[in-house]
Amino acid sequence: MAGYPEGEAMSAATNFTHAIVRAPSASVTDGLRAVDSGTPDPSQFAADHAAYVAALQAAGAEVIALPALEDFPDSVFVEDAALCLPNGAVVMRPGAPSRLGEAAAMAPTLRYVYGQVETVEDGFIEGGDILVTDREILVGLSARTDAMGVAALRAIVEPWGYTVRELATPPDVLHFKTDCGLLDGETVLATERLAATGCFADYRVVPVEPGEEPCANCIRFNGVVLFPAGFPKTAARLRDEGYDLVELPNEQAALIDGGMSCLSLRFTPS
Ligand code: CIR
Repeated sequence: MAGYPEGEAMSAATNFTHAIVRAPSASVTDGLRAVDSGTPDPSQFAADHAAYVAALQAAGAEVIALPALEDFPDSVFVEDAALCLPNGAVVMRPGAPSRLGEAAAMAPTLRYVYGQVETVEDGFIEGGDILVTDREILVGLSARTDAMGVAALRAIVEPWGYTVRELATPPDVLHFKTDCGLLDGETVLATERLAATGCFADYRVVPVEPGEEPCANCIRFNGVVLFPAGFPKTAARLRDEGYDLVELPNEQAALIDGGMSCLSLRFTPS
């Protein structure tokens, strides 16, 4: 198991014991995409997904692997269906109509691993728009997440002691976390267009190299950063900063706008 780097404070936002994933369906070929630049190949997608799961396990995760849901082409992107916090889990309300049913499909697994599971009943909100740091929960409004959904989330998590900060996702960016990833409790990897909004003014920001924007969506899991292969300048910058990168193939998921964070729910059961 990869350990937590010596000298670095433990962070509940990047340190976990478990992850939930869902196998890609054959119907992943029909996954939503902003621009059609090709159709994912289901068998290559499955191979990439297996590598991703193995990387989580090598980082210390006990992985709960759920079966494919053919009725939901985007259901491999489990992050959008729920938010997992140390105190409990929240079932999301995805703003993409074809994805709404994914949340209900995730709920039984959350109830199995968590003592406390709440559900967003108003508005829309997807997990890809939520970044949890050591001190707050940042939520970006987007085409998938609206103010009513953010208010519903706030009503659930503020009694658990969390502060929710509502932000804007840049225009034409799918999710808030399409453009950023948490590197440690106080540090984010972010694109210039997102950092320029000022949303990370109180954080340390490692900038994505211009032209490598799709690699912003990375995840820190215990001692390592799971990072999409093919972005050498940003990878070198992160290694120079002392991060231990595991580079993983992401071409298939990228064809339908998915990345490292979207493919798992990361948590430590309460
Ligand atoms: C969608 O458009 O919903 C999927 N094709 C991609 C979802 C990516 N999820 C994420 O960034 N959390």
